[in-house]
Amino acid sequence: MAYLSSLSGPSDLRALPESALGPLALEIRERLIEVVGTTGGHLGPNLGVVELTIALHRVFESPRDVIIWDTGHQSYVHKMLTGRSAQLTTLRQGGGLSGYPAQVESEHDFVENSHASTSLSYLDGVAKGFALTGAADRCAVAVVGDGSLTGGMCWEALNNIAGAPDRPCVIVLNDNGRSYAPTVGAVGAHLAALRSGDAAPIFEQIGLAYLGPIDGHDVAAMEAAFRKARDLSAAVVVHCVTTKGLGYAPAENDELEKMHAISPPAPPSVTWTDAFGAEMVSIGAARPEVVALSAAMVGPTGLLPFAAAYPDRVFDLGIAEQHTVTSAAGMAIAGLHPVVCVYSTFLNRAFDQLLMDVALHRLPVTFVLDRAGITGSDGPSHHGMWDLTLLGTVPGVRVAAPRDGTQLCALLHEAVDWADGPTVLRFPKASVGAAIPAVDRIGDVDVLRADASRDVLIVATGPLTGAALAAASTLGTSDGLGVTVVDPRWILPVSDDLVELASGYDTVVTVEDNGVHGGFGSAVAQALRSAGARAGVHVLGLPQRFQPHDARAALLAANGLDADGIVARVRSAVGAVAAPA
Ligand SMILES: Cc1ncc(C[n+]2csc(CCOP(=O)(O)OP(=O)(O)O)c2C)c(N)n1
Repeated sequence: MAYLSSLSGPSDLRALPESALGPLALEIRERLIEVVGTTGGHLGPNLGVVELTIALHRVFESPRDVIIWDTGHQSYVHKMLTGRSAQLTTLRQGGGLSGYPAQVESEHDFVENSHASTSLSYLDGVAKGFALTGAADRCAVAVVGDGSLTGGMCWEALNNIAGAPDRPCVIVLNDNGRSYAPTVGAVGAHLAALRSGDAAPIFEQIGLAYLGPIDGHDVAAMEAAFRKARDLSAAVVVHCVTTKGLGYAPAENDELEKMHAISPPAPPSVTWTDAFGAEMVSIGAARPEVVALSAAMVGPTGLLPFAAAYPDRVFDLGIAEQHTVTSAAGMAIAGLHPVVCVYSTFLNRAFDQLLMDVALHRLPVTFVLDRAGITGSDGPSHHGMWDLTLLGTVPGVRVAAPRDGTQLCALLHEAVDWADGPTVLRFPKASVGAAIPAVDRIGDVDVLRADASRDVLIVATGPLTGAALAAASTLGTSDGLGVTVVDPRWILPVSDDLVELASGYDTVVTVEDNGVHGGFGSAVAQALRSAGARAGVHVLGLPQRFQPHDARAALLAANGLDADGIVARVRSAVGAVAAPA
């Protein structure tokens, strides 16, 4: 790693002779493969941008020039070239380097959102800002993938950027032909036609300058193109053609996803995603009207078995959550029952579409929110800690949080049976765990543990019921408290059965891994107040702060959402003195 370890920042890179760049690229790839193989992360995308990132940092002078990475999952090489190579081993670990650009890490990181397709809007704003403040010596540059270019925000931004083509900015299009999967639709087809020289660039037709297609693994060619783009002093697209996973055979040979995102080595287990994916196949067999939709995440949301069984009934709409949700509404109007599979955090994108285009029309669309709650190593933007707050404001939506695999299947069936408006299921990125049987059911509410003495009622949601039961057991044996634990299954709107049950308690504790503001517990508290119940409701959830990247278990514990944390909160709620160990 002689070259790599000699670089403390981009100026060192600019000082290297051209002959050093090939060996440097090899060193970077070697380190990526070694480190990301252990930490997990976005291996394929970063292997594909090694030369592109070298060329960018040799031509543009960050941080004077502002380089914006769309999504940011492909910024590991940028991190290595901006002084963070030694820390790469801490990638995505608690306290270590983020898997996305992060302002706290470096003055070279401007944008850290990790939600796709925003870069051209940032670019438009930065370019306007430079123009208005007279910063003519500074360049605004965005790197956007062909997958991210399927997102509507990119086209809203291009409408403005190409509408003022004399305002300088550089769009580096990193075209590897893929999102996770091959890029869908007309954007993918047009870029393929440009690669083979069979089309006139749409970018030119709408007013942008266009350079390319350029071999995105030829540093000298890209440096020349970037210089030309910079010197044009106009809005310009540089079309670089790269190979995702280049230089690592297992990634290049991975036909499904080119090792887009890999997990650290771990013992095999059945995840919530797997369990959902398997049940969708049987639902598909029984119900021909059920179709599945995904915004460029067919594999990651567990839909591959459904896609294999019913290829005509699965739709990848591109990185286009807003469009996906309203398109699902259209399918429901046409008599289908769409199941929209999306990560919880990306549902934020399509809130208005869910509210107005689905719920207002009482359309039968089921939303399956993977990665709900604490997600782990992807960090602040990926934790699914907002969905219950948003969903709680949507009239007529029913939300379920299965506690185990059996409930996941049961609730999914109940969801696709529901014809009067949207339904939502939420589950985390985790192993599905052992079944948690009910001892009783009151209406829709499962009773998981019933104590005759009514000191405390714990209302747990989803997989946190396991921790709630462990806490109840400790509180029973160590503190002599009578603790009943229930799982409402359908958690929003708060059911009358739950309100009636909770009315018999002075102390009600709710447990959820959503933000505490406006989530499940807050809805329970409001429902009990409206019913004139005497109970004090103690809401256990995530504080309304962006959560860092770390393992799910570590973050749940840090936020008091493990068994010990629940015990401590219940003790303080009932004013009990902890029994000696
Ligand atoms: C709004 C949103 N939806 C979905 C994702 C998940 N996601 C992360 S990267 C990615 C594919 C990006 O493809 P592309 O921009 O071509 O970059 P590449 O990985 O191919 O370099 C997707 C769908 C996301 N980050 N943001």
